[in-house]
Amino acid sequence: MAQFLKQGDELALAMEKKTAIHEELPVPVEKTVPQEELPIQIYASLEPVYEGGSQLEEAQLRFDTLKSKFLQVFGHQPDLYARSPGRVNLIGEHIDYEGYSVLPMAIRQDTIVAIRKNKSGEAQKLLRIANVNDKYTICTYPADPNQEIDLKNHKWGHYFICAYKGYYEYVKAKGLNVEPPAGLDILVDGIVPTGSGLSSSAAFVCSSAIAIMAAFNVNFPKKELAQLTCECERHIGTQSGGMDQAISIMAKTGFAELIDFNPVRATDVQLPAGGTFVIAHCLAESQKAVTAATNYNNRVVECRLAAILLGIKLGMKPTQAVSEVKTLSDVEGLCVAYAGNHGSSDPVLAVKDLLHEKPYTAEDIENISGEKLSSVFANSPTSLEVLKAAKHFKLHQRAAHVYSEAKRVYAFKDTVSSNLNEGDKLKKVGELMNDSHHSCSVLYECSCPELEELVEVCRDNGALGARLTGAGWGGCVVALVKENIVPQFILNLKENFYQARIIKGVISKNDLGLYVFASKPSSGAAIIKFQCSFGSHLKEA
Ligand code: NG1
Repeated sequence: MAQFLKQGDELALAMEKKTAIHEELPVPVEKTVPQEELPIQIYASLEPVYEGGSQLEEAQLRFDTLKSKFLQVFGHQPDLYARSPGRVNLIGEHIDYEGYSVLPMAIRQDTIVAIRKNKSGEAQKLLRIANVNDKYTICTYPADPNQEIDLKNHKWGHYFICAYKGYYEYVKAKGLNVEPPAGLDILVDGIVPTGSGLSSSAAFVCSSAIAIMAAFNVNFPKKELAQLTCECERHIGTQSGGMDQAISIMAKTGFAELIDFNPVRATDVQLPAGGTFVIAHCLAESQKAVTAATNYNNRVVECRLAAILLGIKLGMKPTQAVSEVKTLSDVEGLCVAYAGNHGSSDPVLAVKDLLHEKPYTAEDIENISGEKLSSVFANSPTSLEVLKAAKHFKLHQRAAHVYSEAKRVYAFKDTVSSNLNEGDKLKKVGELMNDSHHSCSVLYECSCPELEELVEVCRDNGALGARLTGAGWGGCVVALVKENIVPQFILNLKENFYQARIIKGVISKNDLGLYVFASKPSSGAAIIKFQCSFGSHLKEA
């Protein structure tokens, strides 16, 4: 214990001195220091990360392939590997960017990045990013942290550049004394299905940022990395809230996590026994980065506008509301006070009374706020894109979703830690998931016909609750199913949802396991640095 406290002290000292925490620091493993204060764990073998059984075997194969392909593509071996998982959000959708807590868990599917630093020859000027999947051709960028990302010309390698830029912005902002940029060779292996609402983008950005950090012999506390990687991903043009990066970095095997923001914090949540979460893809791809102006970023802008109007209607001066109110959580206190004066504690009451259901035009909002929307969002090019694309703004509906969803997250957390018997807990949690889906679908309008059909099929086949997960507009459903019916439930989904799509050739029968699977809470990000020659190290304990 004494040694552990010393480790904590060293960590604090390093942060105070504004120096990067070098990996030579012993990595604390006990629980006393909150996990968000700890650096990313470094392992010399795969067992602690991938546990055992078929998961470990699959991981061993992937690392073998990464190693041999790295040699084949770049002519040398990687220095190290970083991995970060995808996630499924159990409840709390589209509220992270409004400052509210969410409740996701990591899934076993992850992205692994193999990396090597080049300090000589032509290679020292380049970032060469290859993929084990031939669908993603090699991308080459200059080794320049100040480069602009060409958002109009979307390339898969851009996600690595987000991490690269974000790392350097972070170390610069912190005044850390780190090595100057060098060339990097990178090989990526991602198995989180893309466009599925399972955070393949965050798994890629987080594993990239951690690989870059480790290649330069640096390690940061997880809460700083969660913040850094959230900012990294904004370089791709989405105004991300931070849930995906936080869970990918801070996840723990066996637990979902309640993630709080400002500051980022993770609290372990033990899920009720007897229930399993089944993830099923509706087969419509959710292209979040490409559709940002009309979908994801549109909702972020609508929430800000709803918050400004609520602030004004609840007594703030328009100029003050425009300059100070950023999220709905900023005016929650005012809404609750309003509700209190009307015999309630629910902020949704203020939304119902003060924002009309009819969509607002830009002019309606400008008349109330006294400021042009183009000036309110003058500093945010991605928000200006939203304004260009939007016909109107559904402020009542978006605010009602956010406040009610934020409450459901705590109701979920309270239910699973209550004294109810496990059966009643599962039932209540299932109801909360159904309510969340209804709100996402009707108020937030982030569903799509395929998601609606799949949610119905899940419920008709015995799910206690089913909802879209992630940003929506395609991607996956998460269904809570009694453990003893999981195999039959998956067979029923196959018959009632996937079979018609297999016949139409949308997916191949052999790939079904990629689109529907049961998931347990898995481990978070890790650095893997093998110490002996390849092949034997994989089997080390
Ligand atoms: P997906 O599309 O599932 O990665 C996105 C955001 C989250 C959160 C959810 C909606 C990114 C990287 N992720 O998740 O922060 O806002 O939508 O709850 O933008």
